[in-house]
Amino acid sequence: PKPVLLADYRAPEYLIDTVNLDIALDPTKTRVVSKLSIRRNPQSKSTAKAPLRLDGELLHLESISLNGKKLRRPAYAIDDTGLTIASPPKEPFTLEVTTVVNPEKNTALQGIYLSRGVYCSQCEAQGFRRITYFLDRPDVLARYTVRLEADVATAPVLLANGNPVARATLPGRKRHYAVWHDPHPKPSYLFAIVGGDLALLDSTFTTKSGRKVDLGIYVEHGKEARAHWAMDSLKRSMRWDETRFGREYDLDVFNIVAVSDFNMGAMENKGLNIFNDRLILASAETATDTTYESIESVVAHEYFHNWTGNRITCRDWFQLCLKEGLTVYRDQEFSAESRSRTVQRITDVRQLRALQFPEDQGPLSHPVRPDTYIEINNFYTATVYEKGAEVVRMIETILGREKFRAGMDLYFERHDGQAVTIEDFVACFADVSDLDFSQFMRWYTQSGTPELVCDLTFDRRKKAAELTVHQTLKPSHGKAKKQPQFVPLAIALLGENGNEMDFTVEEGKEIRPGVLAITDRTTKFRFGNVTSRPVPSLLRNFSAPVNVTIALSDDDLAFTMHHDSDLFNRWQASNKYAARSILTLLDAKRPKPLVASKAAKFAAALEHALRNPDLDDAYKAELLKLPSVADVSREKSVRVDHAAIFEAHRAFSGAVAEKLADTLDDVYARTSNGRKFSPDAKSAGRRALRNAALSLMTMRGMDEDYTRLETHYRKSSNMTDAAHALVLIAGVDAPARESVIQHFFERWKDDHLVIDTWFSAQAQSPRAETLDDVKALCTHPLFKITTPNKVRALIGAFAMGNPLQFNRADGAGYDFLAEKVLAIDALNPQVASRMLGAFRSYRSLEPKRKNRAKAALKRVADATHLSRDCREIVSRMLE
Ligand code: BAL
Ligand code: ZN
Repeated sequence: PKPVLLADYRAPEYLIDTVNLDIALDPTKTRVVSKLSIRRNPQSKSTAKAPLRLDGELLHLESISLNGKKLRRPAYAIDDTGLTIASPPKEPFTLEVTTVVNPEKNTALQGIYLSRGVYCSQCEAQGFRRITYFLDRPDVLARYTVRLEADVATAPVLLANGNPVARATLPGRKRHYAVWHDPHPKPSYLFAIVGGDLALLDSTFTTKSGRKVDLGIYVEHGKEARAHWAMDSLKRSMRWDETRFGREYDLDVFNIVAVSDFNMGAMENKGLNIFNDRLILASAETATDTTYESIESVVAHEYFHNWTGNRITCRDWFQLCLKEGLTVYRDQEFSAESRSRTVQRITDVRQLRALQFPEDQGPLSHPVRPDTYIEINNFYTATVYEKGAEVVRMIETILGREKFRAGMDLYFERHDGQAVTIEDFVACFADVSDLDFSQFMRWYTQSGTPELVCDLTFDRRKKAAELTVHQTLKPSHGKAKKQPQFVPLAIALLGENGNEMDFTVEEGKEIRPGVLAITDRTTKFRFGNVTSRPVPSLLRNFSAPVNVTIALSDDDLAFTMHHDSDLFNRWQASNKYAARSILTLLDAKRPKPLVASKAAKFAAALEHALRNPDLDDAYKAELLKLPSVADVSREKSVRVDHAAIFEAHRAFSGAVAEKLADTLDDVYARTSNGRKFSPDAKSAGRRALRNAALSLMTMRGMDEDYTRLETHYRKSSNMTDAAHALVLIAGVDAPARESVIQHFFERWKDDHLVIDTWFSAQAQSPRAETLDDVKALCTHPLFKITTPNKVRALIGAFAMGNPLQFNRADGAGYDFLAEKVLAIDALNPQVASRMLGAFRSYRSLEPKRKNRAKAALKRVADATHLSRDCREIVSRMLE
């Protein structure tokens, strides 16, 4: 297939003003009658007679008429990707098209499909063309009226976008219908319908201007009680968007539907969000604190899209970060204000480093705004989302909170109802600040993680320090030479007593107090009033998505862990200290004494923080979570041997646990349960700390540790504790391993969500038997290859959450994944191509593993029937 290029963007030749859809739901023959009012786009540059080309895939066309007159070939033509009308009228006209689709056979889960008996739809990015012929592109905004018809018995609930207009039962009382109208013009990717037998949790919300909104969350019968947290999160999100961004909701109803088969986490369809049920349903017994947090942030994210995505949408799919990066930034801010800002920042940065940095360092690297794609579904990436959010955050860092808000206000005012570009977005911030954002735009157009190599010198006599920052950007596919980016580098200098020094900037540019402007390949700064040797605190609060290196001793890192007033950087120092200690063990001639000395020093620094009464439990838990094997592997970045890293990691963590035994015992005892479960941040923080202590203690691998682990599981009164213990016990050869795994299965085998935890726990185990276990679990009656959550829980958890066993030296992990990708690809290309992403860092592996991974990728590439999704990913990897 030919790549689509940003440079080729042209405004549409035609516009569609109104869409009337009549959809008669049926499991195998859903009939869609679509009436479109179409006109030439006055803005279109082309003057020649333009044929009308509508997108359409996998549709059975029954009839087509124009202005009420039936069309016959050759007045129209259809092919695999659409319908063409060679000579449409010059004046506005109405096109009526009837098509039939088969929801039951729709395993790709794009368009209309059935999920456990519920009809639902997914249109982003290009699923609407699997429902009817259309100008399926985000810059065509239309008003929709939808009539949905279905069997009363199987689909008593009928939902679509917008507000409800009418509903009635048809003669014979077997079928009924509902009519919905959405007054807001929207692109087709935001279209949605649902029909099914669902239970409702309802509530209301009154907006700041007094508009009463009916809220509904539809879930499987019997699960209503598990939707309260999502409802609570929704109301808090609605209020937050009013206070923080002045954005009010704009329809009479807001509905959320939870379905079990969903390619993504959730979808922001106007007024009718459809969610993966994993991100709606929660109770103390069934959901972990992490799930509660995810529900809160994804409910918020989808709700926030109402303004950033729906009211103002993307001109084309290259601008995806316009809505995604901005909306992730907004949901991160919401979570930060709902919980601990520092812990939220740590969580977000962990996620960025774990998912986006490897993407940027490997063959899948692409700019936040890509300029070419073959399959747009492959670009719902950590780069577009998470790095996109960091870019928005940098704008806030550069402008400050108030100016940033002014820029956002201008954006909403100027572009409401439009489909726009990143340039339009950034122009709003330039206009409110009079700053020049032209260099900043490189964040959107250049891929790769900038490396800042820093050097700080101190002149005691002159009471001055000099900071030199060298910026490099590695070449990546298609871009050999990159231009230096504009980096806001937040900085402090810590004095002998640990306090921030009150230094002056005598050379170099400060954007705001404490934030330096890095603009060139080499940028120099001179600081005055530096009264003692400073310990630099760089990239505070992770002020830019870059890697910073500077020569700091272990003592400097310990000092930063004790004193930095930026708590993010204290955590950062601790993380760096642990990761680099593990890395030194890899090359050590006499590892044993080195382990002991490194672990003793690090443990002392950690203990100091753990005993600090001013730090809260959630933050201490982050300190206790040592960098994972995957984290350390990323630091190594070349000739990675996961087995060697795993061994060094285990030796170091075990030794740290040994040194901290008494402290960890104290922490574990102090945080013991017994209180009634509450999902609030403080209670979750206490559980996180207790479980982090348990993890570290287990690293010693002594009998008593395994006994404690089993007791933790058996006595757990909530899923957070139970799942944590299950994952740990599945990873070790503890005597109780089998019986705990069996117990969990018996307890939860009837709950399709909780059982995913059971699959994942086994798939992530570092034991040598894991691949065989995973292969066996693929034939388990509860595993279903057509359900994305199951694929992610088992195959995804193995390939992306088990660096040791996926990267087995014999290459069997790679072979397994390649085989599964091919099987999944025949059913659901989007999910298959996601799974292929597990190979994204294969080039940094040591040569033997690298060759085996490459051979597995070649087998995928050689398959005769490969989707466009997988073809694009595998080709980029093998380039
Ligand atoms: N728009 C796809 C799902 C999401 O990012 O909200
Ligand atoms: Zn989104």
